[in-house]
Amino acid sequence: VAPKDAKLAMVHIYVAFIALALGGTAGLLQTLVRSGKYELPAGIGYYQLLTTHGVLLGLVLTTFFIIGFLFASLSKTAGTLSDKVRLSGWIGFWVMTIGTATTATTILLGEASVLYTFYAPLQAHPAFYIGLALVIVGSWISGFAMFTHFGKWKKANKGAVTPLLSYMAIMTMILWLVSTLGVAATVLIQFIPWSFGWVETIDVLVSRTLFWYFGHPLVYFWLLPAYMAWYVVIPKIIGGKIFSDALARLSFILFLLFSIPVGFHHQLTEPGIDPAWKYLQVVLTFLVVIPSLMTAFSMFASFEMYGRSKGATGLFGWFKKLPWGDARFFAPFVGMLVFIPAGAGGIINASHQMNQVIHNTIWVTGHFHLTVATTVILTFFGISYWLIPHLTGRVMTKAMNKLAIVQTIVWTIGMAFMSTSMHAAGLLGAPRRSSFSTYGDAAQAHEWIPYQIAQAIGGSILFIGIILILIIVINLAFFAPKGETEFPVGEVADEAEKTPKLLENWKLWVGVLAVLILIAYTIPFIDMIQNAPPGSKGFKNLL
Ligand code: HAS
Repeated sequence: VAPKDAKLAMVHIYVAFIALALGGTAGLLQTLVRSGKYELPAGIGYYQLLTTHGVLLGLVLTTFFIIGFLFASLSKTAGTLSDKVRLSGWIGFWVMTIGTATTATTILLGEASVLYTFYAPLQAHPAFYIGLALVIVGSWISGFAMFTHFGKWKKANKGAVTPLLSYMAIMTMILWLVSTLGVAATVLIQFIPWSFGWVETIDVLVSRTLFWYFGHPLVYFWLLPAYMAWYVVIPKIIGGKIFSDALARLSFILFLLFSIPVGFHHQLTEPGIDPAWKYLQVVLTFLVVIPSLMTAFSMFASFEMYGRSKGATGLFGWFKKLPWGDARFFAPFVGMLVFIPAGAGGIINASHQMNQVIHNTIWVTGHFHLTVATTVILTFFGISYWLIPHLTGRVMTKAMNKLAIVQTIVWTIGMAFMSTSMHAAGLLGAPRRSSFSTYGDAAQAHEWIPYQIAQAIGGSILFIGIILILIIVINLAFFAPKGETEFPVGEVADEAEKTPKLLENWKLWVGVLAVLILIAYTIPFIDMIQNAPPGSKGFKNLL
């Protein structure tokens, strides 16, 4: 990555890790409060803290890290960014940063304790929504900069197959752009006018639907950069090859198609949406599981091919040949392993009947701490172990590599405590999004307390994990010895089939996506607007 592009990628990564430090501290305090053994000082509210945690980690850390990583990937595989594109990247970065600062200030002042999902009728200060809108607009500026860069590459390389990492970066950005249309609509058309008092009411169902139109693909926007590293980087790190270029591209296309028209699976208990449409979106949710199963297959294949090329025999002999001492491999690998139970939990959530058992319980919090806070984040840590030194012109020392292995283990133990007890307490009916309470000494609430204490133990161990990763990141960015670190990009296995041209037909896939979205959402939206209950005409007023 050229030095000027490296700077642009690095500033995004700095913001991401600052968000991790602050959001992680909020997380530790939350688990302590929920254990019933600790009270927040200085009049800080529980929901103020929870909003800080969710916004900083779920929205800020992820978006900044991903955009930094995508810029670096494009610069590496589709050529150095032009001055214009880089300038747009910087403008995007500053707009996002100003937006983040605005939103964070309202939360810290206690004016926006509305959680990261900011569901109506909870209302925040208008600056909270304006800040969020700026984050989205900033990300669009960066997204369009990436498209421009890619367009130039295409022109200069007519007919050539796009480098896999660039292809994946552009797919991820298309997914982000299409999905953020929903959240931008609800923020601009509904929340901002309502929070300023220009309209008296807000249509809660429409706002939640627009949020989840965005909220579900959001989780794949987090996942896809991790898959970029799994498909392209990990094979190179282990010394092997990519199992199949075509399969990797197909899985990204399937994510693009099926991750957006599935938001209703977050609204299965919600009145006002016809069950037939919920059913359709549940079916589509099960389709979006397929590309993850394809990914699991492909990863196993890459590992096995490599192991056998090193002389491994027997069914699982290849397992021993993997580079267990290399943190760049170890952290993402643990992430993959955790994704097996995490994904199984997702399938439970998506099953309409079982969703009735777990919805709005702390089981869901357990689910997303396994998916995003373990699978995705451990992969992002694994990426940082080579990307940061690559961008800063340094090398990771053996001592730091060892610390990174310890960090992965600490994180996994902390999350095992925290997430397992969240899942268990959820099955016993413990609600998510709540502070400590025995609900008038209810016997059932007493059953949850041991699990809440286990969550606090897990949260404290995770906090040690945060301190460790921050030590490593600061070392890699500022103190590690100068030198050259490789940006690992894998090659496709010789025996893999040729990549079909059809997978490069962007117009076709975006067109199919548009049709699927229209099928899944048009009639439900018309229903919602026509049958809006009295008192929720905010949206109609504006139409
Ligand atoms: Fe989810 C709620 C369904 C995946 C994140 N999810 C959430 C929320 C978040 C979230 C943040 O249908 C809460 C939102 C809120 O605040 O309310 N989720 C799914 C399904 C999947 C899924 C079907 N979720 C994710 C991912 C996330 C994420 C990924 C973040 C990154 N989720 C739901 C539903 C809800 C939900 C409902 C709403 C619940 C409610 O009622 O509120 C699927 O995509 C999962 C598919 C994954 C697999 C696993 C494949 C395994 C792989 C690893 C292979 C391992 C290897 C190593 C190679 C089927 C790829 C092996 C080596 C060895 C040696 C063994």
